[in-house]
Parts: sequence; C-alpha cells; structure tokens
Amino acid sequence: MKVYFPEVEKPIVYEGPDSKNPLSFKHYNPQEKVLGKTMEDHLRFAVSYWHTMRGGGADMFGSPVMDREWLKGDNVIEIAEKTLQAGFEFFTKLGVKFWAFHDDDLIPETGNLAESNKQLDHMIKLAKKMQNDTGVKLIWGTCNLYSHPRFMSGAATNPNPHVFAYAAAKVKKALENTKYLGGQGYVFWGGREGYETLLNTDMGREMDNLGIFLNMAVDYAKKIKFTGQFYIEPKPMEPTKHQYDFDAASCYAFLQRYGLDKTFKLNLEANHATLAGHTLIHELEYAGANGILGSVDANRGDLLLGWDTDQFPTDIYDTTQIMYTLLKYGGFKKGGFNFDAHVRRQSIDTVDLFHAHVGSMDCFARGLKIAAQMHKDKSFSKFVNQRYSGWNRGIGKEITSGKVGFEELEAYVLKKGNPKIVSGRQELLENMLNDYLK
Ligand code: XUL
Ligand code: CO
Repeated sequence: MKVYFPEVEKPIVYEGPDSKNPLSFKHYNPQEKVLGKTMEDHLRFAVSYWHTMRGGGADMFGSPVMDREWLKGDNVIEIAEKTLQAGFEFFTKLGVKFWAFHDDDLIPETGNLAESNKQLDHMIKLAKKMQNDTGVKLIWGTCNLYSHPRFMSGAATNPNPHVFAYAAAKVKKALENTKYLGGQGYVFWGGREGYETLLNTDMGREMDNLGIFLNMAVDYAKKIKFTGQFYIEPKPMEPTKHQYDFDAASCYAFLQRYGLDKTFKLNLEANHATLAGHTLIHELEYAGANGILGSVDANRGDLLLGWDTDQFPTDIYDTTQIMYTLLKYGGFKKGGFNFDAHVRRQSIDTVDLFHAHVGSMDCFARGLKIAAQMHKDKSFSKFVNQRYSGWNRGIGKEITSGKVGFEELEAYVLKKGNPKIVSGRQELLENMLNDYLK
C-alpha cells in the first residue's frame, strides 16, 4: 500500500518532557490518568479532514502551494480514495481516535443530487472499512451547505424554498451516513445562514425557517434512530456579514425559541468566539452554565488579524483556562477537541501537519494537567465560593428563595445602611494562575 507520510514510520509516542524529538509527545500520554480518567478520554482529539487532507494552502491572493501526493490526478474518485487512505494513515500515525468531515470533503459534489449520493455511498463504505480496520471513530458528521452557488443566499435561510429542499436532502443523506459510520454527533455550522443587507432580507422569516429546518433534522434523526448529539456551531460573521448563530448566547436564545434546547448543544470554536468579541473560555462558561456545552473546534485567531485564521492552538495560558472550565462542567460526553485548524501557507511539507497537531495536543495535555491541579487545590473555587457566600445565608438566601421582594429589600437597606465594598483581587488571582504555569 502506498505510504503518504514516510517521515513518520511508526505511530508517534509519548517520550516525556525532556525529549528533544519533535515527533514525540512531551505531555500527551494517552493512557496516563488525570483525575481518574485517561488523557485520551478527557481530550478526545479529532482531525479535521477538510483542512488537513483537503487543504492546499490557498488564500484570497494565491492558489494552493502544498504539493499533496494524494490530491494529484484527473479522476475525482481515485483522488477521493487516495485522500481517504492518506487520511487514515495520518490519523493512526498521529494517534488520534477521532476524525470529522463534511460530505463534500470526502468527494466534491457533482451538482446532481442522485449522482453525488451514489459517489458518496461508495466513499462512505470505504470509510467504514477504514474505521473498522483502525479503530478511528467519527466524532461528528456534517454537511457543506455553503460552497455551491445554489447556497449563495443561504441554505435553510434561503429566500427560495427549492434551495431549502436541496439543503434538506443533503442533510438527510449526511445524517444517514453519520449514523452508518457510528458518528457520535452531527454539527450544523450556519455557513451562509445570515445576511449581507437588511434591504433585501426578511430576518424573521429566515430565522423561522432555520427553526423549521433544524426541527426536521431532529424528526428525521428520530425516524432513523440516529442517537448522536446535535450541535450548532456559533460564528458571528464570515462568510456573511452577519450570521444568525452569532455566539453561544444568541444560539441558546434561538434554540429555546424553536423548542430545540433539549436536543442541541453547542460546538464552540475558539476563533469564532474571538470574532464575536468573546474568548472561548467565555463561551464555554456560558454554555456550561446553561447545560449546552457539547464539543470544541480547537484553534486560535491572531491578535492582530480580524478574521478566521484557524491557527493551531499553542498558548498554554489559554489551554489551561479552557481545561479548567471544561473540567468544572464535567468534561466531554460525546464531543471532543476537533482541530479545526490549518497549517500556515508557508508550512508546505507533510511533516508540518504532524508538528502542528503534536504541538497542540501537547499544549492541551499540559493545560489538562495544570487545570487538574488547580481543581485539586481548590484555590480558585475557594475564593469564588467565599466571594458569593452571602447568598448562602441571611438576606442573600431570602432573595434566592423568593421570600422577599422590593419592599422588604428597601426596609433591609434602611435598617442596615450602606453595604461594605470588597476587593475582587484580580491581580492576586492572575498571579496565582501564573504560579501554576511553571
Ligand atoms: C468554518 C467552520 C466549519 C465548521 C464545520 O468557520 O468552522 O469548518 O466547523 O462546518
Ligand atoms: Co469549526
């Protein structure tokens, strides 16, 4: 069988923090237990097929620069087969247990639904075989509802019901395929579900239609007994100027409005969070507090660039806080860390794909170990509990238990006088966090 990644002969292994081998893990030790669970089970890493296998480094100003052996040739089916083979070679050499793909990443759609579905059937069978042979699983399936010209004005939010129907047909097929592959979830990222100008847009109708569409997906999943977790992936903009799934909070409002809050959770992406003016940690905390924390698309933006650069995460300060929040809410159930990230345009070699993933996996593993210690020490949670302790007694308890209203509170203040102001100790807490990053 053809080998596409000769630079890595055997699967990458843990060699410990002192190793000088760039193709080894220095912190990610899959079977090592942290807080009673293996690192592998905490982190549930997945490779994004679209970036890693289909990406060629093209940008708005230039064509692909990466000379990928598996993408060469004239026959699309042959290319698709080679890409899948290369993909599973990469997953197993890297040692990840999950992958994620869009329908069109497996094989580009032809523009004819029946023909595309037939080609997909062939590829999905092959994928199933490779999953069985390697033990690599599908973290979630999804559908490309934004690249083809028919979707230029949206899919489920398109002004034309015929396009809505086309999108429904694609999702129907993708759900069947995800079930067949044992996928643990299904993601809706609203690629063009938004608008460019309100001068031509009926926002209320578009949101209602998106609600109808997602309810249809839930109904169909029930019908075919697909039991994976549904996710919405928030993103505020790009490609449209304004997307409806702006951030975690607007998604939660949408899910509640359309009766979907019990069937959906969120797939949160770091660079999408920063585009919305948040951090991933903020989005995780919001989702966690509302019971909709599902999965993470792991990447990062660039402080100086205002777009979705999808870089590999390398900042331990970030991964520590991400892991701290994730552990606080009980970790992943069906979700995981999917590296929705691509190597930089100048990183043209296949070995760069390994460096990128290995570095980020180590970065999360380090974050996990540090965050676990922070939880064990309880130094931060003790501080927070103390800060809010007034709510466990006296007037605080009476407020939360509904025993008092405005009149009683007015009487309370008239009797007690002014409240004492206390320090939030932000700098102390930041210093404490830095002490953990030694
Ligand atoms: C785009 C993005 C998508 C979704 C899946 O910004 O993140 O790749 O993750 O459609
Ligand atoms: Co994503």
